[in-house]
Amino acid sequence: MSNTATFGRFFAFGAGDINDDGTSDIFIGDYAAVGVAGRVYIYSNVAGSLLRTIEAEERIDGVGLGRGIGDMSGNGINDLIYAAYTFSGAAAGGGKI
Ligand SMILES: [Ca+2]
Repeated sequence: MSNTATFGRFFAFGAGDINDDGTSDIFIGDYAAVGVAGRVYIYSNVAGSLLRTIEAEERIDGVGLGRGIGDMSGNGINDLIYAAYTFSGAAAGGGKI
């Protein structure tokens, strides 16, 4: 688990059923983990166990804003959307999803 002050501060949402056990799981963003790279955590809503982490691509991405969005692609698997709000690949601090 993250020990930064921003773990779940603003970004804790339903993630949809990520592990296909029939219950919705929990999305927690920590936009200042690993310096300010950020990290996303997905926890089981049943066992409380960590199911998955999503790491930033760059060291100042600010990854962590996001949530489950259901099955947007229609393939039977729930999808997530998350942002790197300080990503600067296209424009300084422009962010990306
Ligand atoms: Ca689940």
